Parts: sequence; C-alpha cells; structure tokens
Amino acid sequence: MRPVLLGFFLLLGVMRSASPEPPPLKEAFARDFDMGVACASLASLSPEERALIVREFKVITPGSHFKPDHTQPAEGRFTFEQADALVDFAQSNGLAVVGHTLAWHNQTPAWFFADGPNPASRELLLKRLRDHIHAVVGRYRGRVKGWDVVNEGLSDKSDEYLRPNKWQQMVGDDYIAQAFAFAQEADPGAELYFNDYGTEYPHKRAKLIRLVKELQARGIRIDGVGIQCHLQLDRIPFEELEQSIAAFHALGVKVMITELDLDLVERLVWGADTTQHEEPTATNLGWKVAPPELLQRQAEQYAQLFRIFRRQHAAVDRVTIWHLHDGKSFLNNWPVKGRTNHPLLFDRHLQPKPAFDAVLAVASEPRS
Ligand code: 9MR
Repeated sequence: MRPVLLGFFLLLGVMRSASPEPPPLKEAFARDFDMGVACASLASLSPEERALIVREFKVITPGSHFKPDHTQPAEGRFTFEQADALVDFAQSNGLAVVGHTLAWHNQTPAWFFADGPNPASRELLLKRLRDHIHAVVGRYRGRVKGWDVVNEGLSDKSDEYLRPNKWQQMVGDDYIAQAFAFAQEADPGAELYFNDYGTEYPHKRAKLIRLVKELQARGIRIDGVGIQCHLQLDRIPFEELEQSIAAFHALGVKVMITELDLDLVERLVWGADTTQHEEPTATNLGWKVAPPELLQRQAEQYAQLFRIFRRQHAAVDRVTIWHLHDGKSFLNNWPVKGRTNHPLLFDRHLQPKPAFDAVLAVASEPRS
C-alpha cells in the first residue's frame, strides 16, 4: 500500500477509536444472553428514560403492574390500563415482556383468601387462582414472553421447604403445581418460571431443585427458574452463585438472573424480604454522591458477576437489572426508608457509571 494511503487509513482508525460509540448492552451480550430491565408505569418514565431502555435492553419486566393488587384489586374487577400501556410500549419498540407475577405472598388483596367473614375454602381459592391466571395470562396470550408464575415461594428458614404464605397454608404445597398448570392452559406458548431470592445459597438452591424435580415428576411444565440476585457489595457469594446456575441448568430448565442490583449501602437483611425493616443509623442512609472508591469496587464486582454469567452462557437465558437507574431502585426505600442508594448501572442523571463500563468491557473479553 502506498504510504499516503496507509497514512489515511491509520488516521481514520485513530479518529474512530477516539470517539467510539459504545454498543448497547443488548448487542454486546447478544451471543451470551438477553439483557433485561425492570420498569415502573409508563407514565413514570421520562422520554429520556424510555429511549435509554429501548437502546440498551431487549426485555422489560414491569416491576409492579402485573401484580395481583394491580390487576385484580377486587374480585372480578380487573384493571389492565397500566399493564396494557407497558405491553404496547414494549411491542412497538421491539422489547419482549416478562409478566411479574401471578402467585405471591405480597401485594395479593385480602379478598382472595376470604369468603365473607370466613376464610375461603381450598376449592374457592383454587377457583380464584385459576380465574385470575386465566384472565391475566389469557389477556396477554402471545404478547408476554414468559411469566413469573410463582414468586418467592421458598422458605428462608433452613428447616422449612416452602414459604408458609396464605396460598400454601390454605391450598397446600400443591398451589405451585396448580398455578403452573393454569398458566399453561391460559397461554400454552408462554414460558413459565419460578422466581425467588437467595437461590444462590445452598439451602435455597436445594429447595428449588426439589421443587423443579417434583413439578417435572408430575408432568407439570416449568421452563425456567429466576435467581433474583439482590446482592451487596463485598458480600457476593460468587462461587455459590455459579454452582446454583449450573445445578439448575442440569435440571433442563433455563436460568434467569431476574432482579440484579448491587447495594452499596450497608444493610443487615439479605435477599429481598420486604416485610423486614431497619431503623436509620449513622451508616445506613447512603450518600448523595457515592464515594468513588465504592463505585470502583462495585464496578469490579459487577464485572466479576458478568464473567460468571458469560461462562455459564449455555445456562443463562437472561440477565435483568432491577430498574433503570439509581434513582429508581427499591433500595432507596428498603430496608431503611428514605436513603440514597447507588446499586445500578446508570446514575440518577442517566449517565453510565463505572459499573456500566466494566460490564460492557466484559463482553469483549474471551469467555473464561
Ligand atoms: O422493585 C419493585 C418496586 O418498584 C415495587 O414498588 C415493589 C412493590 O411492587 O416491588 C419491587 O420489586 C420486588 C419484586 O417484585 C419481587 N422481589 C423483590 C423486589 C423488591 O422488593
């Protein structure tokens, strides 16, 4: 090549590398897994937030608007406006939707469990569960990719299998199988997931393995399990998490990281049991501006997580970040009300944090 021409191409290369537009997360990890994000109502999202979601992510999980208190606040009175708006937004922007969630101990109105002044019978509860699932899943048939059919149904106690929520107490352990069967009837094309926190740890991992095996033995379809991954800085059980991913994959189900965040502010309670609260102290209210050294450690630990997810790409189907930016995280109000947290990839001004850059960089590393 003539020296002048060579110089021209070299210059072009330098100019390109000086201001490269980073690829969106969804493209950077396209060969590994889908990238997802949680969102609140469409009305709560600014045009800039919507644009960022559409640019970076492939899947959205409406964080609130598919929950039973939103979809069926009173028996037979369904309210789908907010969920409809989110599904329309997703469809017109090429995003897939995860339906979250159908049977849960939280945000399930009391009427489900009552029959006038008395507790509902098992039969009545199962009828209501079936009607609810048919109405909600049926409405979005073909438009919602998959459902968190049962959420947080495993017990946190080491000597107890399932969480003794009202469904379990009034229907029996069977409510889980029934919910999956109803969802399968309502939309045979949708994927069906069981979602829980703490399943990176051996005691909850064992319970989830037992549950999947029991469902499979009964011929009940379950397509995937969610490991929520509400994690804390410097306390991530990396090895155990990877063992859980591999163990669930060995059962023949997809593994989803469903609610990833990385708390910078200290908290005593692990997981995401929102019934637990902590009093404000000198150290648990956070900082208006996060200390740079913590943001750096957060970036390194996010990167380590994404190295695991990439290594386990055959198992991991999706990684969902639990809300778009630091200002939208539930960790600003839990377990301590009114703190200022910084657990996500974008800051409150929608700017990428060191964690974002570190995660993106992992996408171009060789898979370890
Ligand atoms: O992050 C969600 C928050 O925006 C909602 O207000 C809240 C109540 O609906 O639920 C939060 O998400 C929870 C999820 O549904 C299940 N796992 C724990 C999450 C944090 O509480």
